[in-house]
Amino acid sequence: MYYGKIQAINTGGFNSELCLRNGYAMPYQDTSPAERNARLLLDFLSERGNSLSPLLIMTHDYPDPDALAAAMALSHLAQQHYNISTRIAYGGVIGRSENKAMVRILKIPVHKIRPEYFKKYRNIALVDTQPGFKNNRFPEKRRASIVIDQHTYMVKPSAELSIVDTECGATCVIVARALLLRGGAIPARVATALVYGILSDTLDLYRAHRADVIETYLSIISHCDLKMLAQIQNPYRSRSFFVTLQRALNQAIVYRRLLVSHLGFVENPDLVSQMAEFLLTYEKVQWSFCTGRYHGRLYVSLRASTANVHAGDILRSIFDNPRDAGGHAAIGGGSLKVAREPSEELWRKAEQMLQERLFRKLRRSVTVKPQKPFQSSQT
Ligand SMILES: [Mn+2]
Repeated sequence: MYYGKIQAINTGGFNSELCLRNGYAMPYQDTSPAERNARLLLDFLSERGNSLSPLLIMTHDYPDPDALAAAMALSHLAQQHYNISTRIAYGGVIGRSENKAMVRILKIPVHKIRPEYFKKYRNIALVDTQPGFKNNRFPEKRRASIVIDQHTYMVKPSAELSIVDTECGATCVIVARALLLRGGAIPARVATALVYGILSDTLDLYRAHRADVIETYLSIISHCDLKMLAQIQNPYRSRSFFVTLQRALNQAIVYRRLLVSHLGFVENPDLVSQMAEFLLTYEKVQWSFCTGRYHGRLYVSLRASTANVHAGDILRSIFDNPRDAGGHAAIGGGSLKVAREPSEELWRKAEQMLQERLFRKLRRSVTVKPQKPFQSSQT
């Protein structure tokens, strides 16, 4: 079976030999990356057991379905099988209608992070993000107990156990596999979260390249509640969504297969990535780039439909501080602080600066005749 190339599995200070000691049936080397990572996680949880309790499970800010699913599944695994009490916490807000529906329908016990959590919880797990990433509230001086992620890093994450698999499609695949390997009942709510997390991070498996990722998905879907899944995938949307959509279409300018849309002020930063994703489906473009203003920061999303690109790296390269952005192959996201209360001029400057740097990076000349494809006044 072909499992593809695995770019980075970092086992931190934890010894993978334990897998063998703990008597798993298959030799360590013969298993898939998902299986190996699942074993690492289970071994760590059983070694540390109750000493990890209470465990704070943190997602990145403005958590997406993958982060929520990974957190929920890790919380279930730790509580049910290792007697570790947990709390799931996130920064920012849960913005997308689908994500709100996911939390509500699956009753995911999430909490907005509070400073006192960092005193109360000696052990912290990060999922779908890493210490040092700018997209989470993890204190700089702390050492994490667990890091589970799929994003490429510039500095190796420091943690007792760190599992970074950049080819796993979705971070929650790693936790899903651990639940399957551990055995026992998987509650429908948890399985549904995992299925939705995998589907949304891999664009309905379009970006799931490894056989073990598909296998994990197929195993977990048999535990899932399809009706709840459908409800999450077809949520009601607020008025602000449609207002933003209208603005995104009006502002859209196409420069030879690159679509740019500056959304101005947005109600939540998730709208920026959502618009970038939707605009990318326009048949005449291969790239979409959106920005949105929110609480003194400019949020940016870059999406690509072409193969063999690294949108995350491209976005990093146009930021003054590369740590302000990140992502993976076809997805890049980030934000930069403009000012506490920026003037219109400052906002525009920031938008233009990023756009120009992106043009240079993608070799788009400003002299290309821009098109405004969706403006009704043009017809
Ligand atoms: Mn993810």
